Amino acid sequence: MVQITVVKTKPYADQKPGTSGLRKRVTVFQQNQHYAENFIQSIISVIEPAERQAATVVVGGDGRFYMREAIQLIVQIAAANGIGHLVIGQDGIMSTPAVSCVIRQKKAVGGIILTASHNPGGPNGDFGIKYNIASGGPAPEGITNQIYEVSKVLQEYPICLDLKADLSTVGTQTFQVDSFKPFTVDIVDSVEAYGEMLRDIFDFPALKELLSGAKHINVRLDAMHGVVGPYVKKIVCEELGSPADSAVNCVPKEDFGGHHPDPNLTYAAELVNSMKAGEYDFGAAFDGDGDRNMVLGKHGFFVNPSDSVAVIAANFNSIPYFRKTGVKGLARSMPTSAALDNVAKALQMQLYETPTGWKFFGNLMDAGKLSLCGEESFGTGSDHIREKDGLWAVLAWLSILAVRKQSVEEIMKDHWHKFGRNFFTRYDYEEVDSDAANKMIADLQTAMLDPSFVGKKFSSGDKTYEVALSDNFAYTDPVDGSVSKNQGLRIIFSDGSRLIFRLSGTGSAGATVRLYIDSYEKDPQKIYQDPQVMLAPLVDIALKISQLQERTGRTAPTVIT
Ligand code: G16
Repeated sequence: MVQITVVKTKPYADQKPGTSGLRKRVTVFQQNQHYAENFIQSIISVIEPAERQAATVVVGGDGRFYMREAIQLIVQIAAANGIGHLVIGQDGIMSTPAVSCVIRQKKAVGGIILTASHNPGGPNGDFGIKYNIASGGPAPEGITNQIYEVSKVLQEYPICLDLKADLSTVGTQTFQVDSFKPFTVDIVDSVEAYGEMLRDIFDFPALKELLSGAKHINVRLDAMHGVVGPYVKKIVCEELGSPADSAVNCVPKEDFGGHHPDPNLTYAAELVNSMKAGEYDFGAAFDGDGDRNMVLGKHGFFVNPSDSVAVIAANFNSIPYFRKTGVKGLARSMPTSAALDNVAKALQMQLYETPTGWKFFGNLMDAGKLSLCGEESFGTGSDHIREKDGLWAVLAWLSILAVRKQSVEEIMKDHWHKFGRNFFTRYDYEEVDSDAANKMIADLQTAMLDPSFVGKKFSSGDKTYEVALSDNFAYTDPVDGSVSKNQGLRIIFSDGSRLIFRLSGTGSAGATVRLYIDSYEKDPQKIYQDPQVMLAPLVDIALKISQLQERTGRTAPTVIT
């Protein structure tokens, strides 16, 4: 019989979940007494006490430093709260999309994901805890607000200090906890259920032919020492026959090998360089928890994530799942370029524009209004689960290559010819002084919301743009009517070009200022230009309007996408 101890604690004021869970430095979790325990208790508190004994909760993480300790705390606190059943990935490992899949498959009440996504790991890196609900998706704001409210007043939590689960062996462990029904912990193979799901979505024999048949293409997949490595090895190499050396950095590491596990042109430079010589026809990288992806063509031809979802939408017939279910609607986050809108218009599909954060897609999917969506932040996915899904996106692209028998570059250029091109760039200014960033945004908002701002003209070089609309984006959920305000400052010019300013909700230190620029071009003579050249006048205007450089002291962004 395992005893329950009630531990006295004091609330923390800084446990408000951000865009996707609570993300802080590992040292914050380690050095502040009961910090992780408090947040875990706050999450469990939102599960109705009457439901707990019959409840299943899925637990998994991206393998980063401190994950194992956090999982043991979840086991001990869940048991003491009367949760009946936990399903945990072997060794604690489970990608974010796989957790979403398993929550749905097991009809769990939710899941707890231990990840700080693409943020660096290790003792000096970041850690994160995130709650997903029964649909498999990230908890919506109504629930994250409840978690935050509990965290602000928490005085004590129950815990089974003597309970320890063996995370390494697949199978069921049962514990008798005080007066509760037996508490069971199932350790499951992390890849199995997810692999099974993908087999139902894609044409595996066709993908096998593409990757290992007589006329196979050469691919290079970089797991960046994140959680997706075992999934890529098992599904793409072992099952679809891609050579073992086509997948690299596949062993999850606590510190991601000292790198940023972020699939973009800056942090996935190793993949970009390895593609340059032209040895590989297709390349992809994933982030720490396996929900983000970056797609490259031969010689490192870059597919912008905003374009990626548009191409998948335009070619949805290449994917058996969509042939079966049809495409009920499309969606993108507000800062994502409007490339998807052009496809939606041409195919006469409904297009939804949501705030940043995958959680906003969930209601639309649950209501049968949305099948395929994406974000500029390297997230692409569909209603097969309720998270973005890196490996799914890669198999979607490979399915298109298999059907069209063209290169990534040919497919992309053909798309621009047909739909026009949305030039897009994002400038990130990381770890900026928070006060300076907040003040810059506040002052910009004041200037932008002044009625005289609309109609103003801004010039750079020989280009002049006239403001048609400026606001702080607000979203009313079409399903439950909930309103999310202050989701990003937008300036929309009369030609449709957009400047967007936001503070990131996923950083762990200081503020990250994001500047997004989107501009549409349909002149076939201009669609192949370098986005940085095409967008230079708009960048210049954005920096002038916001006085970003003067206000933050930053003369250049940390990352340009
Ligand atoms: C999370 C969310 C995404 C969001 C991204 C960036 O991704 O799930 O929906 O687009 O953060 O958010 P922000 O601009 O606020 O930093 P991930 O991969 O970090 O979980």
